[in-house]
Amino acid sequence: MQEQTNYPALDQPVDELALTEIKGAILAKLRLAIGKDASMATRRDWYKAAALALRDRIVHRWLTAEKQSYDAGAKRVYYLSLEFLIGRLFTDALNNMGLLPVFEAALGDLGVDLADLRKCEPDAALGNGGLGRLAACFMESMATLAIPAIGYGIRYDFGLFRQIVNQGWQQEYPDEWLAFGNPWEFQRPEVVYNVHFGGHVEHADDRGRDRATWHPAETVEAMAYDTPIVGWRGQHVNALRLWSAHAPDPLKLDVFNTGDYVSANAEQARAEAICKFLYPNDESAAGRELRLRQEYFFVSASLQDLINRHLSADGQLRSLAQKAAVQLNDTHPSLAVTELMRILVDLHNFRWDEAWKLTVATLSYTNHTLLPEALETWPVELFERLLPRHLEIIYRINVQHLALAEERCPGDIEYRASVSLIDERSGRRVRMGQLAFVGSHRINGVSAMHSDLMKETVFNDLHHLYPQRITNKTNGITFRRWLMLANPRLTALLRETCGEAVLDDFSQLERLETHSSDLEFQQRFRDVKHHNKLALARLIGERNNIKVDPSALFDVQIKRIHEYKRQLLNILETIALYHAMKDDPQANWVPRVKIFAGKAAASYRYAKLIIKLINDVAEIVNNDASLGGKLKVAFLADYNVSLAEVIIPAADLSEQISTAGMEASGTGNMKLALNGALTIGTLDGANIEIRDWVQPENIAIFGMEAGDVMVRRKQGLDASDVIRKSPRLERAIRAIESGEFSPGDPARFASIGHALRYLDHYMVSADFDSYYEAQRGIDARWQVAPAWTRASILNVARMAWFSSDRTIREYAEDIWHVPIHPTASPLSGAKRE
Ligand code: GL9
Repeated sequence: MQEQTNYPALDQPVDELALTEIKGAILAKLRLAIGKDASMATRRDWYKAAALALRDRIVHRWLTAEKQSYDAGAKRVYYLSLEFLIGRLFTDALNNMGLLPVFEAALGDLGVDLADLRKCEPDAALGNGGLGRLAACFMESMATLAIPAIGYGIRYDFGLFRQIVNQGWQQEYPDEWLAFGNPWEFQRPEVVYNVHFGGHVEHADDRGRDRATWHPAETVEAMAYDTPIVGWRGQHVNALRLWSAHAPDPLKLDVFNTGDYVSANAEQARAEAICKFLYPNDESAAGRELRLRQEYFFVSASLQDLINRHLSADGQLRSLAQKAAVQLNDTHPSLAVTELMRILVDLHNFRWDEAWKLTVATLSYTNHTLLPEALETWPVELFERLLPRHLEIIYRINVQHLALAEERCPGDIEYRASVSLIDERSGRRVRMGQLAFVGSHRINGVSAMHSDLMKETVFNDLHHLYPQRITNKTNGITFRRWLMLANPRLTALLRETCGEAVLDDFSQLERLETHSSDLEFQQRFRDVKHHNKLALARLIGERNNIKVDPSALFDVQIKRIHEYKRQLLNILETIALYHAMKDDPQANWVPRVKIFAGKAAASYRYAKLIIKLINDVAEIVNNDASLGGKLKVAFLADYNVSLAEVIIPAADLSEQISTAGMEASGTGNMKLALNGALTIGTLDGANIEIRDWVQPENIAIFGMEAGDVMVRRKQGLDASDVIRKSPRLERAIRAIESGEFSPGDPARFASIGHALRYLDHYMVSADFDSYYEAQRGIDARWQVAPAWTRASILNVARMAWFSSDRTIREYAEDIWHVPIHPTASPLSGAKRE
């Protein structure tokens, strides 16, 4: 256990001196940085002034941490990710700095409400979903564990699109998150790297066979913007460095003077397109040239930057792997393999083999999905045009790699074709997953099951060739954001019950166990949940104009809309329940609110149709007076981190119902369980490990397992057999086919009906009965409040292991080989056998 005495209690009375100092600092920022007087300041002005006052305090810690780690010659982690789904930073940073109470008091004295100010900050939504949010949680945990680290990504002008639901249909609008400036970032106009594209490659004989000179045709400048990321207790601060793209020659004055203003800016527009927006794809490769340009742009700038840092500290590159661990977050930064080789061989005269050893020792790669459509590949011609030297390097890597394959399985042409970096089947394409695999010393999956499936499926042949490389690192979430900030009332109860130490050592949550059956404690626990549900009910009323009963069961499915995540299964069950209620209105139905939120990729038409179906069902169900309000359906628009922070603490039931074998991990499942929701789910991703920790009696598992899914898929996808055996399912499908929910357009959902019957790829029909039964089991449990509450408490008590501090500790020990600062290392549950 850790010594806590050096830390002040979080809610000790605010010190008068500190209060005066903070008030002065905020007022000074308002005048000197914002240029306004208190009497004319808007709420946003106050927010910015407060954020800047806070940032000043963070910067001191940041610079100290930087200096200390450089002085110590510490190894550094570089986390390369095209996505960082950060959300808001204001209260996050305040909380970690321990300054929340004093800022709240200071602002209060100045006549402004901190809770109000908080809402002025736009979400930084530089990510699509779980993958990007994981990167954000990891940044916070690395800072908490005092690991010197830099996150590298792109500073998109527009983050993930804003979703509007208009008459039930999703519409996308640009997310102008930078419109009012961004108080957290430091622009670094002096940190600029040139990134090249196109042109040709020259091989001069006298420079050796492997070396070459690239004569690029185009140059784009990458400029750095740094955002400090504070760890818990403010002991350590790391930077998130995001790159913005610019043209070296932004304005052609001669052209401008001829009056052709558009052409004069053309180069700038072309360069800036690279950081214009985040690709809104969810687990399907974007496959567009601009995307490849984005990938190379951020990889090249980041590697130049980290090599500069290394050289200025160490003077030579041979020690790179001892001083730098580069983590590739998915295949998006796979070009790091070739770019690092190019830098070492072409620019620093390394011999090929030496360069290769160094590259593999430095890089590691996280895979986030097994869906084949998500494994990026690029046409060889595109590569040749955009990155000719990199293509050569890929071919050269492939030669030695295929030689190894030949050695392992002599004469096996199919084996060689399967591990090759070039896919020769559908036009020639470069396989980015294979490239990242071959160029990394460790490849990790994100849950135990996912890592096992990686070995058995997508990377089976590569695993055979490099058997020591695949390892598992089950995802985690930062408890500071997803418990302390999102659920302050539960946090207060936990501190009182488990002791203050719980804030630094999550394994203390175990202490809840002994209170789980205590009726008085249960009541307090329920009061907290009820309070959170009131807030969500209010929000649903305001946004959707739907009145929900806060004592009803809040059943929540919040995540990207995707067929494999099976929002369709959930809404089908809703329809069946609706039918059952109408058939027997006098029965003792458990009042339920079905809450959905999530975005569909703009080009994913079927997912958008599912959103429409949910909204159409909501329209009918919510207005059916015969149900007496016992069933409500709400689709909350524009799901983002901030909305999740309101929904999650209010959830009773967490829907984790993906087709088994398809959700790599999930992290929403962890957030919801940590906040006391029971999970209804399949044996998929991290659900399996959640079941192991909370124990099977505290989670509702249903449906086919991954093995069953594979078998059924081989047998064929026609679901007529299961539908014939399930009148309830037949009726629900018929309802959507016949226009029961779309009377004005009865054919609207014909494609969904057809898929459910004959193309049940995601096993929605096949799993329906099992899911329906599991839901009725949930109803039965809900009716016994003490048993439900006990299970809910035990979920909270047993989730410590899912802290991202634990995950990062594992990366640090097994992959990065960096030490963790001993005094900044919250323990969070030992691994259960
Ligand atoms: C994902 C997986 O689908 C999730 O199961 C996993 O929890 C996260 C983080 O490891 O990664 N992979 C992926 O491409 N996305 C994931 O959420 N998609 C998005 O981020 C949109």
